[in-house]
Amino acid sequence: MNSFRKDFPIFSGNDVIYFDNAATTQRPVQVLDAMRQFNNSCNANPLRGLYDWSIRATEAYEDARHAAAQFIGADMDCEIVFTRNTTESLNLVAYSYGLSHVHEGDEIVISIMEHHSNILPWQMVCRQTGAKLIYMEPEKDGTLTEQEIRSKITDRTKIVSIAHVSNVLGVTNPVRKIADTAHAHGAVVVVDGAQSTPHIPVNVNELGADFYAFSGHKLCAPMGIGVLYGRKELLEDMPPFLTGGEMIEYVERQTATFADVPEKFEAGTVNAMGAVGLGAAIHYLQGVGFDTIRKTEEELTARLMDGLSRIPEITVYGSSDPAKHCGIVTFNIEGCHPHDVASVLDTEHIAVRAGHHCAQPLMKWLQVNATTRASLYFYNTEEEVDRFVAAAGKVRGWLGY
Ligand code: 7TS
Repeated sequence: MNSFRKDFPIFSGNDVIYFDNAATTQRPVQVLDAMRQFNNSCNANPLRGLYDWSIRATEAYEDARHAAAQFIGADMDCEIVFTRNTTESLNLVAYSYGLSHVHEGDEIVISIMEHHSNILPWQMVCRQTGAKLIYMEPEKDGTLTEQEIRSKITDRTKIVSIAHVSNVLGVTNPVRKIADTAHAHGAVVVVDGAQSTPHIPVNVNELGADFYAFSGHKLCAPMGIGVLYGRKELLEDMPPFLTGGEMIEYVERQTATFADVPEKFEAGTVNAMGAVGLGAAIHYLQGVGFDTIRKTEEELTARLMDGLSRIPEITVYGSSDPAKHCGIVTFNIEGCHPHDVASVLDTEHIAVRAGHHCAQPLMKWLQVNATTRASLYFYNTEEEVDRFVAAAGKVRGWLGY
């Protein structure tokens, strides 16, 4: 039995196989305890009060910022802006940096495998500025080649925004190569780390990321807390995204000056308990260790892909190498709609995602309307994989084929 499983209360007393970890992950007691501790000992509005509880709430909030900075190798804590999620982080960059730096005739480069959260903000910037949105396209196995990168990123490129790991194919993109090319042309690099941060060690400096976005809920923290990393000089140069309390220096009747980063980007009362949960989740994952996380996921993914490969009617998308999936296995069963597949698996207490996975341009590129996706995490087990593969082999029969 997986020794981490006992940390997750949701798994006790049922036989549910939770294979929808790319959508959101489960929370261990360590995270819940940290949030309860905050709530029961110092819940107050941080950054404002001059009394003990508020001072301790501020410390807890800033400790979480420090944990997040260390987690992704940021040089300074002030380079970490807390947001609600990856979507808000990417919108912040698009509205603030994008609208103030992109002009007519410029280009923004993304890839065809982006989540809608890393497409729509750039469509908005292009609509408002007259810039053009350019798509890099991978090989059939999901690999973005150097030739493709070099052919799409040019002197016209102002922003390159790329998923570190695809939420459908599970492939890890060559961010460093993309960043080097983008920087050589004077463009900034935004990385969508929603699917990488839960699975692989991240260092924004080694990657060459100017901005890096991720969500707490995909790495064992609560929903409603996310991170935007930005290089300090870029954040300092950007206008605020949201305005109001907490983000000001002085307010006059007609004008205002703004606080320093990161407060400039954290208008209103912050999600302090969520941040505390995120800090605890980061410490928890560091305790598990990314070597263990990767090894466990690779073994489970190999077992899963091997099992599915023995079912002739199943097509798995992306690389044939389980090590290149980050625990994400997207497939179709010939003749079966993914919604039917997911519903029939639910009757076996198996939770998977079916549909377009908020990546409709990628679905079109794959020439499918939808897929079924099993996504694993380090707390899943071989027994679950075996039960899943056995059920997947019976789906066509259950649906009357
Ligand atoms: N980027 C990627 C690569 C994602 O996978 C997701 C969420 C997001 C951005 C948005 O994250 P959020 O926390 O702001 O919602 N992906 C998924 C998924 O694959 N299934 O449900 C949510």
